[in-house]
Amino acid sequence: MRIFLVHIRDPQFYALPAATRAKNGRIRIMGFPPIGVMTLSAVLKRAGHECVMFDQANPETPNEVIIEEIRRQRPALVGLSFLSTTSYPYAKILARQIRAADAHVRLAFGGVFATLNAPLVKRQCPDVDFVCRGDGEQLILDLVERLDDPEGVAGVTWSKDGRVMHNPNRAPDRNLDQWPFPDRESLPLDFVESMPLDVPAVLSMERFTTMQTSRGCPWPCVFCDIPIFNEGKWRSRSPQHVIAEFEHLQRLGYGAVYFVDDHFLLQPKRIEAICAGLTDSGNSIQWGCEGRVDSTAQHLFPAMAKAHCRTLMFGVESGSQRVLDRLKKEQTLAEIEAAVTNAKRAGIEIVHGFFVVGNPDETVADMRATFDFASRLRLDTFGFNRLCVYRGTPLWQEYVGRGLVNDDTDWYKYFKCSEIDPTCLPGEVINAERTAGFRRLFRYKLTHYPIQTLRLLRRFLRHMPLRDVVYLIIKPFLGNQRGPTKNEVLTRSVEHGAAKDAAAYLTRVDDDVLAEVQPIVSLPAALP
Ligand code: B12
Ligand code: SF4
Repeated sequence: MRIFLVHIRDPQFYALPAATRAKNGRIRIMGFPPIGVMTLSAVLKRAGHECVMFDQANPETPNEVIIEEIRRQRPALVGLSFLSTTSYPYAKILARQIRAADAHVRLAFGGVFATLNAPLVKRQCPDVDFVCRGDGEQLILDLVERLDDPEGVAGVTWSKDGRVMHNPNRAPDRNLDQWPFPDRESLPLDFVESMPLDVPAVLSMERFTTMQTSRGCPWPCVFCDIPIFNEGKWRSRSPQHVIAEFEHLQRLGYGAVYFVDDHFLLQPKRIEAICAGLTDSGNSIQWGCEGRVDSTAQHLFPAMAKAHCRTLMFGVESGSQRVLDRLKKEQTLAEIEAAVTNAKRAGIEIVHGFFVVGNPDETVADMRATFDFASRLRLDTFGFNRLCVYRGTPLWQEYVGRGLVNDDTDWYKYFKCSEIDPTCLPGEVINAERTAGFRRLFRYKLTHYPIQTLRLLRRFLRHMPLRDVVYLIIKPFLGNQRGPTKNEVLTRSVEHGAAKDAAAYLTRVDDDVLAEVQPIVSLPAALP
């Protein structure tokens, strides 16, 4: 059977470099590869199906080309894969365009947002035949066998005689080793590794990809929907399977990998085995991962560094214990400090901290404490994002209870908490505090950690023009006199406010005018 899979993109989260092609002739995209559809493609192909993937980041396959190919190749199923609330409008637009062009092709949605809102999505998008929930590997294999009657396919929401049918959940797959490695080679794209979200820097020009070695996280952070998506469970692939994928990637010429695991640092024995396997096999791929600061695997940071772990990212969130507790982060300031120190002592080159500002019940003093804490920590890079709330998280439930959001009419919308929660500081205060906080932080880093800071800037200089690196250093002291550099724009740096506001706005546009709206601030090209 022929199946098309399309990775839907929120344009905020990728960019096209000026020199569009890599040496091998492929188009280069600055961003993460679409590992969800790559995973499903490998599964379908192994089962004997024909699968064609599209990535909305590819400038050569805009929606019109995808639709033309659907007309020409007549796939039995088109799967649209998207991650978040902010990409849902783009999924709706494409689904409606496909349906207008072809009344018969079967359409499926999948991904985290679709999973957590399936019956609502099915009602809002009657053009979509199947909303697929949770893990997609076995589900898509079962679905393609039952396109005419998905009654027995667990995890599918569909409609029958005008009624929305919500088939039972599929039990989370525990045997992740049974699936083939993602099909990374069938899309004619190469991906460029940059810092996540906030730091305006290209990390390497090595061939880059992502990998998922585990799924889920059992903690109760109020702003996160991962525990609900994964039913509170954490599941992992075996070390042998992970090592085999690294070897496969090295043979294919990849030089950098980032794990999209929610919490890589959960199980020490597994980490130890992965690191030993990578070191023993002489694998030289540089990799990065994310994890909690209370991980009991910190004695393994040296082994990770030896196995070429270059980047370690922690969800620090706040420098105020009161705010951490309010967010139910279940971590202490002392744990954060210890984890960052241990990672740097172990020789991990880039240790990153994710912070959130604009939290419920946060005061100006809390925000100042956050920036001062970030200054003192031996972090190399940091991101300070405004807290947002999505349906599916405990915070959303709280806001429904407090009458701040309406679950019936707001479920597909994206809000900065400070826009709707009176216990948050107003937006202008948050922005002013953030600018002032950044200045203090940069000054502190340059005076207290000059060698660490210069080393990092030297890495950035390998792939960024000198003037951008200089600007990166002096920008906090200039205030808002100048707009972002091209590199900053490309990496969605600091607060690419206009694009973020546009994304939020798009989730609130009335459905009937959605396709006519052009909300995205276009991102200029910059890479050499
Ligand atoms: C990597 C990642 C990113 C990358 C995106 C990379 C890319 N190429 O798209 C970056 C850093 C850019 C990013 C940005 C953002 N992200 Co993000 N991201 C993730 C993360 C950590 C992993 C996603 C991933 O790669 N998973 C691995 C693949 C294999 O899984 P998958 O895509 O889910 O696919 C599986 C199933 O869902 C299913 N499936 C998927 N599609 C389909 C289609 C069909 C037809 C079928 C049958 C099945 C199916 O099958 C697959 C295999 O099992 C998730 C957390 C998570 N665990 O999902 C958050 C997550 C998706 N992100 C989230 C958010 C909020 C964002 C941002 C809005 C952040 C912000 N405020 O700016 C942006 C928006 C990005 C966007 N919409 O494009 C939230 C979404 C919550 C929500 N309800 O909206 C999540 C869940 C994190 C969280 N803790 O809450 N993100
Ligand atoms: S620790 Fe991270 S992944 Fe786990 S619930 Fe909290 S924010 Fe989500």
